[in-house]
Amino acid sequence: MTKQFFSQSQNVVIAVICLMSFLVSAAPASRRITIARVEPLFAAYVVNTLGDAADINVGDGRCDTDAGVDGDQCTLRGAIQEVNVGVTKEINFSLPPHSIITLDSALPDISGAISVVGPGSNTLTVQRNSAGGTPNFRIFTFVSNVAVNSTISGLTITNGRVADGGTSSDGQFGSNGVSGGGILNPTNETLTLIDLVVTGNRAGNGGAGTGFGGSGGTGGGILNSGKLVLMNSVVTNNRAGNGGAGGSGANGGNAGGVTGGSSLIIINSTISNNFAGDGGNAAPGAPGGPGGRGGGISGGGGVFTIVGSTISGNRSGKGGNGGGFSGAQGGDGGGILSQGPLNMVNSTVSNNITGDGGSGTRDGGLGGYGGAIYNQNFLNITNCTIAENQTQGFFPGLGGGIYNFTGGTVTLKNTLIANNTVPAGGNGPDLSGTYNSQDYNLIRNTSGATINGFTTHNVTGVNPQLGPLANNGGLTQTHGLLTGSPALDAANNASLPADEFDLDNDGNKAEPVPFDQRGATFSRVVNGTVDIGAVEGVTGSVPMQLLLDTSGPAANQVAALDSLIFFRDPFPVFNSGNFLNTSPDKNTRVIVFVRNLQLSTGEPASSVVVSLTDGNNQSSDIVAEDVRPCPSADFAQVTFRLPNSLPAGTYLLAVKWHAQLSNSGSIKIK
Ligand SMILES: [Ca+2]
Ligand SMILES: [Ca+2]
Ligand SMILES: [Ca+2]
Ligand SMILES: [Ca+2]
Repeated sequence: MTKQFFSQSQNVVIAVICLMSFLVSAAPASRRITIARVEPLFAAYVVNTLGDAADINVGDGRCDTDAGVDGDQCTLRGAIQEVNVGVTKEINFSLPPHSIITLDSALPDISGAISVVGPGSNTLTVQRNSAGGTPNFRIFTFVSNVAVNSTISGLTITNGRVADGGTSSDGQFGSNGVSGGGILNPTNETLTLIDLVVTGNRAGNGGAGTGFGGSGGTGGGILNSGKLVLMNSVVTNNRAGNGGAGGSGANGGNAGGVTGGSSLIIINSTISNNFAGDGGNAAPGAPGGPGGRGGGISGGGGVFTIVGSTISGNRSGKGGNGGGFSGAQGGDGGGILSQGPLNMVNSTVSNNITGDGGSGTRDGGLGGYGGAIYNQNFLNITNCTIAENQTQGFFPGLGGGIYNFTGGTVTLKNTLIANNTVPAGGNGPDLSGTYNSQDYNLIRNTSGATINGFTTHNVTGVNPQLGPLANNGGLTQTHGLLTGSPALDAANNASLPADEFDLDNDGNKAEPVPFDQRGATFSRVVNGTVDIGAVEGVTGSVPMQLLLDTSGPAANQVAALDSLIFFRDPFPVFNSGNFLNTSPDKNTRVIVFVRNLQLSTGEPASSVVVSLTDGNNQSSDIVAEDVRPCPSADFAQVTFRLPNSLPAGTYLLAVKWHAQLSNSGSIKIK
């Protein structure tokens, strides 16, 4: 070995010891989410055929798409066609693991009650074909006003896309984009979604017009106008439509993720990384359109309940660029726009951001208000954590955490609000407006807020010692409390709400809620007194840190070993050729080192994933082959194999574990 690749020689010695102890471990099964199954009332149609063929004889009570082959070749399309006309209302699936049903055109609208029982969101996907020329359509559309209860479970639905607005014949007005990219649940319908992942769907953009642009469509993931229950589900990476450009630009669509309808109940679910639509740009002298509101969720005045859920990484829309002095206002409510009564319990709102103001000929527009939540009705928050949200804008939006509009009422109990920010010159980093404290809250920064009510046991002005948003157990990401957090045992047991949804399934809905946000096995009260915030006990971990080679010519090169060439090639590792990926070193094993990564007893190496991102921002996730602590060192060695199809080049490497993402560094593959 001619050169050290760590800045500390001790680390190299330890790494060699680790390498010598390297053993390949068997790849175990991945994590699964357990779902409640809906028992059929009648026999169910069983989808056993991929593809998108239609039923050959609708109404005969058989789902068969191929008359030339014995037996029933049943597609999802065929099953829905039969359900729509017959008495059997359940659809099951018998397909290989990790199947994808690709739709070439819209499925029939669902005209009555239906129960679609998928095998699991991690193993069956229904998608709109991503090939060019595929028409725009959403995945599931329910017919209006038939007042039925339907359930869809155990699926991922993706790439729904509804139509953009056009331009009128005289070009004067753009029409509105269509709403509801993935699912439409109309007025009077009740839809329950269990273990459903709704991802990568989008509503339509508004059309352009010389007079006025059309509005962007709302509900990038789900347009709910009726009653919607989301349980054990994920709504992520969906987009509402942008407003059309015009003489005056139009507003961007609200609700990147889901709209509220008359009722929205969210239990043990995640609404993350959704985007409301941006406002349309304007012609000279005219105003741009305001950004869409409610990056994750936007309510229209119905009743909301959020229990055991995380709203994170969502963004409301950017204001359109104005042809006048100032750009338009950014959308309010980076996470949630709350316009009806909202009860929130044991939940986390984190890392959401409001839309920036548009640019103008003189200065930028006003940023959206309420990084986490914009409230204009009754908002009751109990045992929640609202952290790391922010506003932005040339004229900064108020309320990095919550903005309470005049006349709204926000009641806070046992709740932790900290580390939210507004840009320089802004006001109310954690809270803006007037608040009704029901005591035992931790509010780090009270500037910009008027706090009335009971405040004796509130904790203010201190660092809450929060861990990063991470997988601390359960179905959703949370901010754990670090050792010494002032939130520990600092809340009030008597303020715990009733177990309205009977989370422990013991038939008792009157008892205090039994679990913290993470659900079963995570008791809400540990050490006799409930903690402030969504999570009980010391659970937070310090972030994973990928070790970098600081001796190299650049600062961010990964300290890595090739398990084969290690013994015969010189270091440092940034020399191209150390990670030769062709025969005889095909599937070369590479070892990297990560601090603050320690598998639990029995936890498989496959819970660790190495992510490689190429120069075109294309990522490959590679499940680790072996993970083990290095003796006497504070880091683990992670071994993975390069895919044999990986092109040569420089990649950014990062490690994922428990939904944590490490820092990244570069690595060269020859
Ligand atoms: Ca048939
Ligand atoms: Ca047949
Ligand atoms: Ca406690
Ligand atoms: Ca109970």
